[in-house]
Amino acid sequence: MLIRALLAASALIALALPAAATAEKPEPPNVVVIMSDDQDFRSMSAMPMTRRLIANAGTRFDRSVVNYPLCCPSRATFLTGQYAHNHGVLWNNWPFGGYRMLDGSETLPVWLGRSGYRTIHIGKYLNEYGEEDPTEVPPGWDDWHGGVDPSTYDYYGMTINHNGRLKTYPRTERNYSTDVYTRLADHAIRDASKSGKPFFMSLAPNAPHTVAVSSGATMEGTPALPPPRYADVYADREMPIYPNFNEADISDKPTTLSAFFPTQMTEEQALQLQEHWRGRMGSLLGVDDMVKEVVRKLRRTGEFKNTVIVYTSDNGWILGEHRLRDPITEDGKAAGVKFVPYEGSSRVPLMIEGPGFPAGRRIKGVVSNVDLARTIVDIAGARSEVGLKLDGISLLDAVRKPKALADRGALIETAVNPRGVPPYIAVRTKRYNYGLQADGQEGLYDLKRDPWELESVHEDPRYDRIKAILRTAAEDFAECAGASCRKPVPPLPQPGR
Ligand SMILES: [Ca+2]
Ligand SMILES: [Ca+2]
Repeated sequence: MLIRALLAASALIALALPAAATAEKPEPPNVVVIMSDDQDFRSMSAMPMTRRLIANAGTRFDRSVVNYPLCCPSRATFLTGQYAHNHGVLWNNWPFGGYRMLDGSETLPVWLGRSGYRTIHIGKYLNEYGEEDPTEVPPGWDDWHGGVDPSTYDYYGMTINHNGRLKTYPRTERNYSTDVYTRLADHAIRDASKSGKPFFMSLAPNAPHTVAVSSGATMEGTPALPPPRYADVYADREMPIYPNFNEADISDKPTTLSAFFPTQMTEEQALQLQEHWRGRMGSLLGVDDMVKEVVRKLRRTGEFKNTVIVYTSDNGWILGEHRLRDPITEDGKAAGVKFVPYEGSSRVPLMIEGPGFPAGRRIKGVVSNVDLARTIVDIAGARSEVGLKLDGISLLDAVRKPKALADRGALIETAVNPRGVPPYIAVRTKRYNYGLQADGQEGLYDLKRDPWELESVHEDPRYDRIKAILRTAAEDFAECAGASCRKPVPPLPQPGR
C-alpha cells in the first residue's frame, strides 16, 4: 500500500516536473554563425551595421586568426574544432582535401543535434560539395540549403540543394546570391522559432570571394560582384594603399617570394587589384544588409535576446601587400591571394553578440577559428555529445578571463598542394608571427614594432631566444592534439638591445 502510494505520489511529481523545469532552467541560446568568404580583417569599413549590431553591441576579437588560410581546410576546422593536421582536410580539392575528405559523422551540427538543437545550413559549404551527388545532405543538418559547387562561386545562377531538392535560381537582380541566402535565413529563423527547439544556423554567403566558374582552385576568379543596388558605391573609389603594399624590399622574406615576384608590380597590375577591391567592398554591402536582416528577424520572432550571433570569415585576402598577388587567374589579370603566412591572409574579422559576450568588450589576445566549435558546444551545453578531441579553447572562457590569453599561441599551418606553393607552419602570439617554411626558410615579425610585416627579424641576434622558443612551439603545435594544442607558449623574453 505504502509503496503504491509512494509510486502514485512520484508519478504526480514527475507530471509536475516538466513545467517547473522549463520555468527554472533557461533554454540554451540559439547560435547563428555568419561566415563570409575570403574577407580580410581590414574591410569592416564596408559594414557599418554589422559593426554597430554585432561588434559594438557585443565583443570584438581584435586578433583572430585562422588555422589554415584557405576555404575548405578552414571550414573543416569550424565544423570539427580541430586543427587541419587533425581533421585531414588539407586543400580545397580531392585528393588533398575537399568535401569528401571530411568525415561528417562527428561534426558540430551532429553534436548540437544530439543535444536537442535544430540545425540549419544556408549557402557555401565545403569545396566540391555536391559535385558528386548534388542531392546529398551532409550529416547533422535538419534544414539544409547548401550551395552546389561549382555554382556557389557565382553571384547569380547558383543551384541550391533545399533538403534534397535542387533549385537553380534564374540570373535576375532579385536572385543575387547573398540576397537569396538572406531570404532563406528569414524563413529558416521563422520555422526554427516555431519548432520550439533551440537552433544553430550556419549562414555562409560567398561574398566577397572572386567569381569562379570551377571549383578546381587551380586559378583565381574575376572580381566579386556587388548587389546591383550598390553597384556604384565603390565603383570609383580608390583602394587604400597600406604601407606594405607593393613592398619595395622583400629580401627579408623567403626567396620563393622574390622568385615569383622579382620586380614590384606595375601600375596596370595595381589597377587590376583595385577592381577586385571595389568588387569585394561592394559585395560586403550586401552582407551588411544580410546581418541587419537576420537581427531584425530574430527580434521579430522574439529570439534575439537568447541568440548568440557570430560574425567572421574563413580566411583573409591579400591585395598587393608584400607584392603578393595571384598571377594565375581566369581573366589573365592580377588577383589577390590567401594561403600565405602574412596577417592579411591569416587574420579575419571576429565579433560575437549575445549572452556571454558583453557589449563594447574588446579582446586583444590571440584567438583562432579552431576555438569556434568548442565555444558553440559550450554555449549549447553539448560537451558530452562531442565525439572528437577539440583543439581549441572556449571563447566564453576567453571573455571571462582575457588575461589567460596572454601566452596563447595559435597554430597556422598549410600543406603540400597542387599549386606548388611551399607549405609552412607558423605560430601567432599576441606580439609575434613566426613562420617556418618546409624548405627551412623562416620569418619572424615583431608586430608591436613592425605591424606591417616589413622587416623580418629572424636573423636579428636580439631575437635569437624569442625565435628559438617560437620555433619549438610551432613544431610542437604542428603535431598537437586536444589539450596539447592549448599549451601556453613559454614566457618570451624582451628582445635584446
Ligand atoms: Ca575562403
Ligand atoms: Ca621588407
